[in-house]
Formats: sequence, C-alpha cells, structure tokens
Amino acid sequence: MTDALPDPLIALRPWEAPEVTSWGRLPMNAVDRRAGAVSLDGDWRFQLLPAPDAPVGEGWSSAYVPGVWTMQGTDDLPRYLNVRMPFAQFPPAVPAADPTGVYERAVDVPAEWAGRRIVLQVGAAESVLLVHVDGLPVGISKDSHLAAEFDLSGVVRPGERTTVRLTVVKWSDASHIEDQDQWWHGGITRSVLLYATDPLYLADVTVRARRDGDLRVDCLVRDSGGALPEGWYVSGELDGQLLTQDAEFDRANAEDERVSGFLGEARLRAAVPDVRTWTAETPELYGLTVRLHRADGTVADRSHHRIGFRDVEITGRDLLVNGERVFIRGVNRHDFHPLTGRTVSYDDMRADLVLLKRFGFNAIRTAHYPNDPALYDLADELGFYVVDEADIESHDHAHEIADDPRYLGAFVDRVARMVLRDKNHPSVIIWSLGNESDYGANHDAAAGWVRRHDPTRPVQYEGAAKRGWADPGLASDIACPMYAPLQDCLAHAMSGTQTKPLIQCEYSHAMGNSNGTLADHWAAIEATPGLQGGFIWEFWDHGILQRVNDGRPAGRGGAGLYGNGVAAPGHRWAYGGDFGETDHDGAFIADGVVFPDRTPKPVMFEHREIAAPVRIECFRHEGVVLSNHQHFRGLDWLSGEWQLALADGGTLTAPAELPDLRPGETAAVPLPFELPEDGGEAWLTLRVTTSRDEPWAPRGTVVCLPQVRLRHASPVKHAPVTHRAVEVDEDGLLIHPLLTAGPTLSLWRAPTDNDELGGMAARWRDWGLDALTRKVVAVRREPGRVAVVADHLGPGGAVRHEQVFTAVEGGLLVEECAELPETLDDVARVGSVFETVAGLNLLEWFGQGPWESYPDRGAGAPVGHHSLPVDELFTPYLRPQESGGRHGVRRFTLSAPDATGLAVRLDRPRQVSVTRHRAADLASAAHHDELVSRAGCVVHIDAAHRGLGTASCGPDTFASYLVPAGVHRWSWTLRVL
Ligand code: IPT
Repeated sequence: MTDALPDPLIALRPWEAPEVTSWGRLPMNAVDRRAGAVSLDGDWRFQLLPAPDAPVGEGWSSAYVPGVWTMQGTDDLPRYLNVRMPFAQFPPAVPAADPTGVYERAVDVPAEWAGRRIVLQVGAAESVLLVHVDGLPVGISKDSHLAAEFDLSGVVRPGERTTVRLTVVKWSDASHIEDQDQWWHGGITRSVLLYATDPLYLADVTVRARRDGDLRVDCLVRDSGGALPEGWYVSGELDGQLLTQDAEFDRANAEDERVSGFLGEARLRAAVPDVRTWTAETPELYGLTVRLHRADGTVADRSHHRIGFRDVEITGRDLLVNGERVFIRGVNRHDFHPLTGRTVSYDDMRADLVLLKRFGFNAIRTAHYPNDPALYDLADELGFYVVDEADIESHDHAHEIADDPRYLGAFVDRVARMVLRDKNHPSVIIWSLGNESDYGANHDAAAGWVRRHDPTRPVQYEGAAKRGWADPGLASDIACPMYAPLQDCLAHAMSGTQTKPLIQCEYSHAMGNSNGTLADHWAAIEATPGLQGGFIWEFWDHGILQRVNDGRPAGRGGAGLYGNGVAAPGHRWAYGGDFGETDHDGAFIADGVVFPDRTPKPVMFEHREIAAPVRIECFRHEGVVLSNHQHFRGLDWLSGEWQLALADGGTLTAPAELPDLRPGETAAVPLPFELPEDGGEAWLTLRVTTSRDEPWAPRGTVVCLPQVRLRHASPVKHAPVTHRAVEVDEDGLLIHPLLTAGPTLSLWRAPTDNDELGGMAARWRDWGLDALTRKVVAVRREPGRVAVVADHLGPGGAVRHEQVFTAVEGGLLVEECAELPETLDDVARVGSVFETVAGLNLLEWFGQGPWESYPDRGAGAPVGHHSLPVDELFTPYLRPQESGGRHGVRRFTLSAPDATGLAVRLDRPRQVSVTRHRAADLASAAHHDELVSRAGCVVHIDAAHRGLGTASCGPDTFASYLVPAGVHRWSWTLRVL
C-alpha cells in the first residue's frame, strides 16, 4: 500500500463521525460460519501509531490476535476509569493523541474457493476498525463487541496470497458510547476468520420454537450475483424429523408484488410432539439443520442451530418462562481475563458458567455489551436465562447523547445487530438497550426496532425504568432498577401500582468483603409477589496480573502464576492507578463474586445456599419437612446425606432418602437419628449433592447444605477456684503463657470497601477508633480474680471497658463490659482482641463455617465442627481489609501440631476472627502482596460486629446489623490445652 496517496478511510476521519457506524460491512445475521472457516488468529505484524492519521512506518513488531495491545508490551497501558471519560473532549470529539494499532498479515486464499463468495469476519475490535486488503479500502466498522463482516470476493484471488491490514483506532466518537465501568484497552479482542460460501447463500435464519412444540424457521436467501436463480428451495431437519416448507407462506409471497427476485424468503415448519421444553433447569436442546438447495436439489448452503422450545411472556407483573414465574438468580458478567484483559476463550467461558451453575446462579446479564457468541451457546447448553445487553453506555455524557441525532444511527445499529445475531438462542429471554446512558429518543428508536423485529421477548432498559417503575414507556417492560433499597422494592410491590416485574439489573455490589443482607433480600423476594430477583454486581474482580518489578501486565506469559485468589510472588492483581495513571477509580474495578483467577469468594457459598433447590422448612414431631424450591425439576438428580452435629459430641451421618417432590411440594421425612441425651446443642444438616453427572458438575458435587437446629445449648456453669492466682501487669493486661498481647478492647476493623465508600471509615477515623488511648482507671486484685477498669479515649468520646478475670476450674473466665457513649453510635465492632505465641497454626471450632461469614452474610455457613489451618482462614481481598471472620462461633481451639495450644468457649455464638494481621496492618496495605504475616495469631472475639452491607455502591446494611452505642457485655473462658 502506498501511504503517499490519501487513504479514503483515513481522510473520512470516521473516528469523529458518529453518523458513520459502518461502511462496506455486511448485515448481521444468525448463521454461524465458524465451522469450516480459515482462522486468522495468531501473530500479526503490528505497529502502534500515535494517531490514526500518522504515517505507517517500516518498523513492525508483532501482536497476537485476538488480543489487546495494551496487554502485549506496548507503552499504551490499561487504564481504569468508571464514569469519567479518559479525555476531556466533548462528544463526538477525541484527543489528537489517539493510539492506533496497525495489524497486517499475509493470507493464502484457498484455490478451491474459486467462484465462491469470500467473507472476512473480524470478531471484535475496539473502537474503530478500518479494513484494507492489498492496499484497497474495504470497510469500516464500529460497535466494539460484535463481529464485522466484509465481502472480499471481488478483492482477493483464490489460490493467491493477499495482505490483510486491520487498523484499529482506540479513541473515537464510539468511545463516548462505550464508557462502561471497566479497563480501557485497544485491539482486536475476538477471533478473525475467513470463510467462503456459494454465491447462493443463507443470509439469515430466524427460529421461533414455542413450548407447545410449534416450530417456525424463517430463511432469508440471497445470491451475490444479484437476482436469485430459479427454483431454489430450502429444507430442514430437526433431530432427524423433516420440516415442511410452509406452502401458505410461499403462496402469499408469490402473490405479494413487493417481493422481488433479489430477496428469497421461505418458511419451514414443524409441530414437535411431546416436546422437551427448554428452561434454565432443563436446558433441552434440539439440533436443527437448514439447507438451501439449487433447483437440481444440490445443496448450496447449510446452517446448523441448537434450538430450545420455550416461551417468555409478561403477564401482569410476572415474567413467565413456560408459564412459570421463575426467580432470576443473576449475575452481571463482563468478558474479562487477568492475562488477556478482554479476550476470553471457550474454555474460560465454560469455566465461568460451570462455576455459576455450581453456586446456584441461573441468569446472566451480559454487562454491558454483547458477549462472545460462544457464551450464548454455553448458556443454551448449561441452562441460563440471559439478559442480552447492547454495547451502549454513554455514562459521562449520557444526557447529551441520549437525544443527539448524530448518535441515533449508532443506537439503533448496536441494538439491532445484537438482536440479529442472538435471536435464536433460547437462553436469551430479554433484550437490554444498554446501560447508564440516561434516556432519550435514541433509546425509543432502538426499542421500536426491536419490538417490530422480535415481538417474542421483553425489552428492558434501566435508564427508562428510572422514570418510574410503573412508567408505561416504550423502552422497558421490566422495572429493572439498580441498587434499589429493599424497602423501596417491597413498598412498590405492595403499593397496588406495580405494572411490571421488578428484577434489579444490578444489586448487592460485591466489592471487597461485601454482599451483606443478600439472604434478607431473597427472603423478601421469595415471599413477595411482584419481586422476581436480580443480578448481583458482578462476576469478576477485574484485577490484571501485573509484574511488581516493572509494573507491566504479565500478559499471556503469566499463565499459572496465580492460584487460590492470590498472585504468585513478584506479582499482584493490579487495579486502577497501578499502571502509573494519576486519574483513576482505584479498586472499584475489583467488585466481583470471584477473584481474578475465578476463585470463588465466600459470598458464593452464601448464594449457593440462598438458591438451594431443596429446603428444610421446619422440624416437628420427630421429623423434618422438606420442600422442592425449583420451578421445573424433581429431586431425582439429587442425593442426600444427613449430618447431625452435636456441640458436645462429634458429627453423626446417615444416608438420606430424598422424597419424590414436584416443584413447590413439601413432604415430611422421619428424623434419621435418635437425638443423644447428652450431646448439647444439636444441628441437623442435609448435605445435598448431585446424584449423577450433570453437564456442569460431576456426581457428588455439593448443591446445598440446608440446616435446622434440633436443640438449643444449655447454659454453662463456671466453678471459681480461689487458690489459683490470676496475674495482670502494671497496665492491667493479662499475663498468660500463650498470649503476647491483650486481651484488650477493640472497636475498629480494617475498613472494608463498603466502610470506606459508605463514609463509615472516615467517621471511625474522626472518632479515633483506630488509635484509642487506653488509660487504666482501676485494678482490683482478689484471690483468684482480678478486675481491671480502663478508659479508651479518642476524639469521639470515652469508652469505659471492664474486664474481670476469674480463675475457674480448668481455666480462666473473662467477663467484659464496654459502655459506648451516644456519640459512638455505629462502630465497627465491640469485642476483645489478643495475640498469641507463634506456632498455633490450626483453628478448630464449633460454629458457622467453614468459609468466612459475617452477621449479615452468614446464611450459607452451616453450624458444625470445622477446622482449618490459620493461614487458610484469611480471604485475600485485592485491597486488604477486614477479612476472615467466622460468625456464630461457640468455641474454638487454636493448636500447634503437638496438640498444645489454647481453647476458648464463648458465652454465646459470637463473631470470631483468627488471622496473621492486625487491623492496622490490613488498613495500611494497598495490595495483598504488601502484607507481612505475623508469626502469632491475631484473635478477635466480638460481642457485636457490624454487618457488611453493600454501601460501596448501594444500600448499607440494615439497622439490625449495626453496633449501637450503650452497654455491651460478653464473656469467655480461656483454657490451656
Ligand atoms: C453501575 C454500573 O452500571 C456498573 O457498570 C458498575 O459501575 C456499577 O455501577 C458499580 O460497580 S452505575 C453506578 C453509578 C450506580
């Protein structure tokens, strides 16, 4: 290509022309051409220009396709900003400095493609794609998360080598409507391929498969020569059953004078008897093959589809799938990978969905753009309801753009192309017009297009729902708010004015140690007609694997350099600000239910239990009542085991026979055990596992652990012994062979992201809770007993703390009382903290577990006997914060390998944490790799611990989970093992 001549694709400056959505691009369609195509993935010649109109030089490096150059060793690094654009220009303008990647490679066009129609498909490129072949301008495309196809038939010669150049401009008018909350990258993020068809080809196939077995397949046929040849016809087959051509349709077409010889339309039909319907619980798929024939019967083109028979409708305020009001247990999912940034493989996507299935999720919102096509195939196959979202987010300039006619075409184009591509997926049940783009005429235009083109699915758009959840506008059939307080949802459902299903498009923000009150939300959703669920924000923590020494993304070379949520030594999970940017949104990018390596966070176990298909409703008359909480399935795919955990005994197990229950049914089953007289507090757990291999879980995978208490604890009596001395030092601090510090009063925790962004942490710092001054007021010594009174002073007020240490049979009783003045209402915790000698590395406890739990996120952690190495108790949230807590702990031992150590018994179930870090250690670190573990343990026993809530984006925890001012009392015994 001679760069001296003005290139029309450059001269047009399409990167600042929102009216130009494409040029030379083929219409989107639902015919999958991946099979039989030539893959152009791999290393391409590459150079990064400072601007799209800068001359292409001689110096080429290489870049891997699909991939973003921001993760492949260039100086243009990833950048994280949420709402704000990374540049000041007003739409549609962009900065003059505009990184532009030029990808080039030679392609050998197969000789056997002579006479065929040859098409180039670029899976996705952000944000403007310019295509040249052998120096000739071929096309332009925008819409960074959908494929662009270009007809190369007249441009390339089969049997010869050709040069394909893909120029990708990073900043454009389109960036202003791709302002999603994620890393900014540049590059080609999905596969590139070349394929050939007969000149007579299937231009599109539209499948309508209803739950009564009625199947309709509409075929669109074109010929690249122009007019269609005489006598073409289509045939189809569904798992061996032949479809019939709809003669009525053909006759109407033949008589319709508007229909020309250039556009072929045909309809195939079938009535499938005893159809196996598709739902997320029962993802039954049928194989459909459509063939396009020439007049002589030979096959010119064919298209394969895996289809599902199902209906989606809204009746009143219920969203129905196959007539059932299904609960939407959803999550928002981005295309993310810690090594590639944006490019995800089939195996990655499958692993995402398999994990979500195992933790009880049944729905995905493709936040905030159409995902890789394979994701929808997997959602069809594994069973997910999908809200398919168009690539439109104009967040920073939302108001200006929503009504800007220059962007009208882009809005309609993006929504229409998504619908055209994904319309045949049974998993897609709702179309979304995009995210956070205010609401304007451009949205209504897009909604109008969808309603005409696909009347079989509802449309949603949060920006429109903002106008009022019952607003009858064109753009949203669903009341789909984000982060709405539960009481507002309940009030709406009970107001009598509700007209649409209420399904939150985002709720329960998973940033750091979060997702408090999730179980309360679900208790309300399940109990309240009109509430149907929502989508947790979000699946991933988007931490990029980064080398600490040079600050570069590890890239594809970092494979395997992480595990269990943690980056390998010398690496860390980068978030906003870690690539040298001064203007960024920090750790707000780390707000998922899984770590960057897909390790589940503790909230996943909470969710699994909330979504339990089998529940224990109650315990009565020596039996338990079980229920089936699914919508479509029986219990035959599940097995059970009873576990009886006795506080003062071990755990007894017995096989469980699950009753044959249809959805919604209950049955009483006899208690499998005689409850021993002397076991103390007793809990019965039904350990439910898969009874056979499921596509997403091998046989024996835990599905849920419903639990019921059979007997309460009886009060513990302590027998004081006066002959044993209790010693405290001159500061009134306990002297104990196993303790190196404390126990003292603790009112503070290392702020969680919710504490920071919700403003609590600042208040706690203002009150001085992180550094209270302890002043001993009195020490009273008696035989076998010492009482210590100390004041803890800070700018927020004085807290009086009393400790009475009493020698009792077998150990030491510690009785404590703290009096918080009214000024200190809503602190992080009230409790004791102490530190132990080194070597006590195993925690065994009776209480909730085994995973981390908190007062408002403890529904999924069953009570039982648990044990974990201390180092495994801690959850490595990307930005260190309060972590590793266990709720409802009744007693624990902390021991060395030789079984020496200490034992603690609490007056009642309490929040306990055992870690290697003081709260101050955690609060002063910005990344997990900066933490240095202490040799001993830092142990917190809390009389009260503040709930986690979700205040980093959304509602705080409920009042009942706050730690109020006033008097708090707690006691515990300490025994040496
Ligand atoms: C909402 C966004 O839709 C989502 O992309 C993400 O940013 C989320 O919040 C927070 O992590 S928008 C917000 C302004 C409520």
